[in-house]
Amino acid sequence: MQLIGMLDSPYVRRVAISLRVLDIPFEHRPVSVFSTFDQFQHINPVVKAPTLVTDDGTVLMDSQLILDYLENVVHPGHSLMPTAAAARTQALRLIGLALAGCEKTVQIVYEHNLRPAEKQHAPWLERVEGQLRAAFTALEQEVSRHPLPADGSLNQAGITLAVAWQFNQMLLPDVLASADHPALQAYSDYAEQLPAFVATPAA
Ligand SMILES: N[C@@H](CCC(=O)N[C@@H](CS)C(=O)NCC(=O)O)C(=O)O
Repeated sequence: MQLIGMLDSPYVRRVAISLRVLDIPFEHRPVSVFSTFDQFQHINPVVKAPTLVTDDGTVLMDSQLILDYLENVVHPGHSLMPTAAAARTQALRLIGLALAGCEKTVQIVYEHNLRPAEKQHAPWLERVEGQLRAAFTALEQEVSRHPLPADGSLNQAGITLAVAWQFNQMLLPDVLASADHPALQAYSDYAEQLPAFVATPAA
């Protein structure tokens, strides 16, 4: 199976790290949705990263759906999600907040990088920045109230929030201060030195 997309995408990176933690062999093809758009289009005409090409040639997209496929079709019985109701609900909340943080970071970056300066719409950017702050503020509160284990283990909530925080800090270092998000920064520092993260560098 092939994972298509650059690791500077948090969505590609969360899937790649999950593949490693689940110990599923895969080929990574770092094709860009921007600099190699045509090449990407040949693989997936929708040009969405991540794309997963399964061993029978089916083209899947969207990180959450790809993770569903990996855990339920490729490797049934192995999941990075908790099964107990309360723990699973909490993991879903953390993942939702982290993915919202990724989406709002991407929207701000696209607005700055893809739209000509004279066409940028300040009220839209303010709205998105407010949503970005809300997502990471809530994530910080959740992680400081219910710390994730930092004992060498990783689950999907931990992978996704660590990837999301690193992505935000890499692309928008001046918007959210790490000093205001100590629990996220501490978990990110922990996760980034684990072998699955080290083997999957964002930059
Ligand atoms: N919800 C999707 C978001 C994926 C996404 O937006 N990926 C970006 C790269 S970070 C992309 O494909 N951008 C190209 C485009 O949307 O045209 C997921 O979880 O995979």
